[in-house]
Amino acid sequence: MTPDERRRLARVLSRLADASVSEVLRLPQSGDGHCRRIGVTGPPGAGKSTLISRLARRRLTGEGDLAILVIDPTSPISGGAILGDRIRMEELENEERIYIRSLASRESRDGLADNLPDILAALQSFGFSEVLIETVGAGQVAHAIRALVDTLLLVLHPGAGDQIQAMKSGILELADIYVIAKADQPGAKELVAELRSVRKERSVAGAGWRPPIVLSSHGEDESMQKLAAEIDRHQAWTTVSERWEDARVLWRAQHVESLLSRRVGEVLRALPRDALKQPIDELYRAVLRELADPGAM
Ligand SMILES: Nc1nc2c(ncn2[C@@H]2O[C@H](COP(=O)(O)OP(=O)(O)O)[C@@H](O)[C@H]2O)c(=O)[nH]1
Ligand SMILES: [Mg+2]
Repeated sequence: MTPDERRRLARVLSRLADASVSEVLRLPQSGDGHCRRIGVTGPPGAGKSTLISRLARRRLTGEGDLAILVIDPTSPISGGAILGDRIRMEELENEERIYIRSLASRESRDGLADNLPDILAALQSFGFSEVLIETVGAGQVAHAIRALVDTLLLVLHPGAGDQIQAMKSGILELADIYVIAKADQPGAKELVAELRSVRKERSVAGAGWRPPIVLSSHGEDESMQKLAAEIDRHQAWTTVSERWEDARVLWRAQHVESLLSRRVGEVLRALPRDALKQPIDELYRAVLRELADPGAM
C-alpha cells in the first residue's frame, strides 16, 4: 500500500466510523466478498496485542495485504492513532503490507464499533485479503464479534482460571481456537487442563470442530507458526462444512439488527421530552411510525 492509499483509506475509515445510520444506508453496497475475518478476543491484559503483532507477519505469506483493527473500549475518539495499543504493535509500523487502525467502541450497543460491517467492507474494497480484529471479549461483545468473523481466537493467560467458570456459557462456547498467552508464566499447564475439560462439554454450537489449544510465550515463532496453521485449518473447515455460508447469513442479520437498534436510539433522542411522557405503548407506536418514515432519515 502506498502512503497515498493509506491516507485515502484513513479518511474513508474516519468517515465511516462517524457515519449515521442513514448516511451508511446511502453508501453504495459492496458485496460480501471473501476477505478473511479473524477475531482475537479475551480479557484485558491477556496478551492479545502482543500476540497479534507477532502473528501478523506470519499471516502475510499469502497474497493481499493485512489489516489490523483494534477495538478500544476506552479510547474517546476514533482517530487514526493507535493510542494505548501503539506500544504493543510498534514493530509493525514500517510494514508496508500491514495497516493498523484503532476504533473507539464509544456507546456502540454491541460493544464493538459503529459501522464495523461497513468498515470491513471498505477494507476489502481496498484489497485487503485478511483482517485481524482485536476486541475485549465478554458478554454481549462475545456474541457480536462471533457473528462478524469466520474464525474466533480466545486469548487467555495463566491465572485466568477463575474466570473460566464465568465464561462457560459465553465466549468459551463460541471460540474456534484457544490461545494461552504468557505460557512462560506459572499455571499454563493447569489452564490447558481446564480448557480440555471445557472442550469436552462444548455443545452443538461447535459441532464437528474441536478447538485446538495453542500455547504462546511472547508470541515466539514456533507457536505463531502453529497458530497460523490452525487458523488456516479452521478457515478450510468453515468452507468445507458450509459454515462460511451460515456465517455470512448470520452476519447480515446482525448487521441489520445493529443498524435498527442505532436508528431507534437516534429516533428516541430526537423526540421532544414531552413525547417521552406518553404511555409506553403509544411511545412504542410513535417510534415505529418514525422508523417506517423514510422521509425522516
Ligand atoms: N510474561 C509475558 N508477558 C506478556 C506476554 N505477552 C504479553 N505480555 C505482557 O502483558 C501485558 C499486556 O499485553 P497486551 O498484549 O497489551 O495485552 P492485551 O490487553 O490483551 O492486548 C504487556 O505488559 C505485555 O508485555 C507473554 O507471552 N509473556
Ligand atoms: Mg490490546
